[in-house]
Amino acid sequence: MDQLKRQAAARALEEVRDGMQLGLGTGSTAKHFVELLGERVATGLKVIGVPTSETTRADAMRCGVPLTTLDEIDHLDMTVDGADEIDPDFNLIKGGGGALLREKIVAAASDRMIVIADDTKWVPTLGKFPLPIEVIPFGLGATRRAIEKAFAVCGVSGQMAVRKAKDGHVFVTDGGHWIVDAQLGCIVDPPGLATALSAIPGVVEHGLFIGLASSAVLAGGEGIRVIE
Ligand code: ABF
Repeated sequence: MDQLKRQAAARALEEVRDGMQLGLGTGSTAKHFVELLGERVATGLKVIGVPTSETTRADAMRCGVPLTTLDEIDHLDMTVDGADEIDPDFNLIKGGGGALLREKIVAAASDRMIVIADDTKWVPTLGKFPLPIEVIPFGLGATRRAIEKAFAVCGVSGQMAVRKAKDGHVFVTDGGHWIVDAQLGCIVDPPGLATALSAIPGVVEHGLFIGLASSAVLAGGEGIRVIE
């Protein structure tokens, strides 16, 4: 599986040109991209990156990829990031790694977003993977009730749980927020649900990425598939 992820990352690297400003994703697949990019930088490729998490910032620095921020540059040419699920309309579920807020800010600031993944992430309908929703801890009970109402309006339902870290404490995002994971099974209308969740005050962001990805590089047993 790790070899497949690296192959997808290597294919996305072929899209990188000298001088590009790049969004650098988070997760095990995106980590391969950062490592391979670092190898190219070491042999003279000139790029600059904006990391989507503190983990990716550390990886990029270790690999020698020069970094900047969205305050210092006015746009990104391309973002390369992983996903938890991708549907045929390029709607995504992201946030399994907990970096969805910065990932979405960076993707939205990019001219293009390439998703890199093993082909098990390609699904006919989103929702088997629990949908991450980043929330403000204050008033969480009210926020959860509002989320349940949004689910009902959008024809979905399912258990929600506040994400825990490996040490058993509540998982805290890079932005200092919590994540609620919702087991929905099948999301019939991802754009409608995305709009409904975005309207809830205690929701900082959610893991539905709608209209952001423009292509997917999927690696499977039969090789690499690029879907545009
Ligand atoms: C990030 O990493 C996330 O949005 C997604 O949750 C996850 C995918 O991880 P991996 O590449 O390790 O499967 O891109």
